[in-house]
Amino acid sequence: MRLLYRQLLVWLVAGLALLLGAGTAFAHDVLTASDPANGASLATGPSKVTLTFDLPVKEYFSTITVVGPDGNHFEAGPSTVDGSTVSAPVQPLGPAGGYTVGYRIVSDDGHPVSGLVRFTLTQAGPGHGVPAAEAAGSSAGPNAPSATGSGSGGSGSGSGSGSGGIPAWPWILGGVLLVAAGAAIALRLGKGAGD
Ligand SMILES: [Cu+2]
Repeated sequence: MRLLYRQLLVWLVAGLALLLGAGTAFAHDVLTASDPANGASLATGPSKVTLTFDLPVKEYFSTITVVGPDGNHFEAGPSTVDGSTVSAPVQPLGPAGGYTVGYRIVSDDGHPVSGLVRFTLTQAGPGHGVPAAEAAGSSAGPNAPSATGSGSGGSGSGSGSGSGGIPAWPWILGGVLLVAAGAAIALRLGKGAGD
């Protein structure tokens, strides 16, 4: 009996190790800071946007968009990667209001990560930006926010976002099942030993 318990313990530990291993091996980059900061209020627009992640960023396929309250784009060029930071130049901003920085980068582990950072421009700037339809060809991804319904025809540029990579969930599910099975057996054995 004691030997069986020991084996069970080994299985449980193995299951947990697998779970934790899967957690780290498949960790995606997480945004840890940005300039402008999320939720910031600015009187003048920034000349560039910088996003900082907890892990290095792959030097390909990263896009940053800056979309104004009128739906126009204000990013001024392609984004550049430097270690774990990604930045993109920004045109002079236009109308006062909410601006959304949309990003899509490739994690250290090869998986795509996308998200949004929002800031508010309190005083209108001299810029006008570029209509979404024109910006779409260059850098706007399928995740580009289009909150404002500026009837700009869409121009059918919604190419699939072929996100490659092996999903992590089968490994996590496997680990959970292993642990659950171990616990169930341990419980049954515990009952058996009781009488
Ligand atoms: Cu990943």
